[in-house]
Amino acid sequence: MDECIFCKIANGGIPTDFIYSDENVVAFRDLNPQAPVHVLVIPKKHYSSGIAVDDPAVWGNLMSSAVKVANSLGLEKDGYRMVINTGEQGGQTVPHLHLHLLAGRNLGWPPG
Ligand code: DGP
Repeated sequence: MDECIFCKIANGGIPTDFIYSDENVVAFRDLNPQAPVHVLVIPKKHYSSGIAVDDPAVWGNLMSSAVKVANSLGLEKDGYRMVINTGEQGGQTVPHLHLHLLAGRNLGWPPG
């Protein structure tokens, strides 16, 4: 996945400050934040979207890492939202599975 921007971020090809990193996952600030806190949590392994995930452990690692990041940022006090845009109608623009962690303001519902 030489061309994938999130693969490049995950493997260090694009210098990025990681908020969290372990053997399976990295987390970093979104380039275009939609809330005061906007973190992306991604698997290091390339999956074009959640549809491509073939191992339930990927979901476990992604979600548990996102909760760790939320707790490390103190977000459990006021709450937060996790979003995984999937495919065209889901609003996905980067074809590497990623979880958005959003917080720091009242988030509207339903989403646009
Ligand atoms: P989505 O629309 O769900 O595919 O979200 C993709 C997000 O990725 C979007 O909020 C902007 C962010 N993004 C795109 N390119 C980069 C990048 O090079 N660095 C960072 N930190 N974020 C990026």
